[in-house]
Amino acid sequence: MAAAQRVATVSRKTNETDIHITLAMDQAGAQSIDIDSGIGFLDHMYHALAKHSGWSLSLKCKGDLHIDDHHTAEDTAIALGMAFKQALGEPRGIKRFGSAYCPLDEALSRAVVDISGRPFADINLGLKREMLGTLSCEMVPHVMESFAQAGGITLHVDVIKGFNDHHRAESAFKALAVALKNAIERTGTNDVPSTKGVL
Ligand SMILES: [Mn+2]
Repeated sequence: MAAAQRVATVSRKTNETDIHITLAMDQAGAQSIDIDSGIGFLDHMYHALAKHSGWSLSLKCKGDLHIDDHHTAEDTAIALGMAFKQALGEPRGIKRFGSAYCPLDEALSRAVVDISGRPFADINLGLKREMLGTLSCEMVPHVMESFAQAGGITLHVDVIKGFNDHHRAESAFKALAVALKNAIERTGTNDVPSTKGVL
């Protein structure tokens, strides 16, 4: 029997943002990625995340960018975390742990993921600039924290080296993507990967 498709659709609307996401895992080789958050650099990061996770991802957000980038960046990350959790369903028959190093030229990042059901994030990107395009650098780690919180995962991301902040941020998202791809990989069993028997 073929394994069930791991797909989720999430709509999340507040007075600050209106978001629609469709996420399909296990799409490597047949990916469709269509991102429009209204923030160019954030789109670039979500595109890298989807691409290297092997996801198809449609993410549309109409946010209050006349105020600033905060609500849009935070809320899209929350909605994406919700979609991730929903698509994964009960965490059976997956590797659970994933880790990766990804370079981008001179920058090098490490991401370590546990599909634990216990939201936690420790994100150290060491970005120096105020902005990357129209995205505040302070929002880059916050996007990862918000994703981990909503997705119910434990996440550690560290940029180990790198001079260029665009490279530092992008290598961090690529490492996160590959770590997630590893963690959600199917083992071919129906086992819950926990000594507690539940995640
Ligand atoms: Mn780039």
